[in-house]
Amino acid sequence: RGQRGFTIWFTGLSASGKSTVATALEQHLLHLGVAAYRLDGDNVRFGLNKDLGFSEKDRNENIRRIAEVAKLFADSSTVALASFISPYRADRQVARDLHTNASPAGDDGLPFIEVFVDIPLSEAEKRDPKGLYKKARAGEIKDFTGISAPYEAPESPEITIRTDKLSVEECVIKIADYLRERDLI
Ligand code: GGZ
Repeated sequence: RGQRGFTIWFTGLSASGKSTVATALEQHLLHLGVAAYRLDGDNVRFGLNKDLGFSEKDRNENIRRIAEVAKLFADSSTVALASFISPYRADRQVARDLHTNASPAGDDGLPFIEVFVDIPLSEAEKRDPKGLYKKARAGEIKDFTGISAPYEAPESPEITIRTDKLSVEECVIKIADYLRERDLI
């Protein structure tokens, strides 16, 4: 593997399993001796982005900042694992372009791998580990993704995983196989 890292960007509904798979993949990479770091709501929305909420504008800015941070990790040869709903296609494109476009200085871009964590809304709602869907249905949380705010599914993600059909281990293997094929690990 070359000097530089890359970013794996998980997108999907709340309760789709993004963070669970990202955590398992992080462990897998660390066991292989590949430095990896996970970015998710728990370590970003309470710190760097604590000034942001869930309006469309705030989500745009949330994703923009996270993409910049992920790129810094990737640039430092660490694999950045970003798991955010990132519901807007345009925002994910911004994150991708930021990585893949060559810099004015002539550096090649960094690989950006979009993983669509695809489960039916009904399944996410059935899981509802934090009771958020229930609250959103009751109108207690506004702008809730899938209920009262949009989720724009990726049209051509590098990888799609169905966490309602595959085990966490099977999802990790699918992603690791892809990374190996591309000579990234
Ligand atoms: C969606 C919300 C909302 C609203 C709070 N809509 O399942 P969780 O709890 O742990 O993950 C969700 C998290 C989403 O934050 P992101 O930074 O990933 O969102 S985005 O990429 O769209 O900026 C959920 C919780 O925050 N949460 N209110 N209204 N999810």
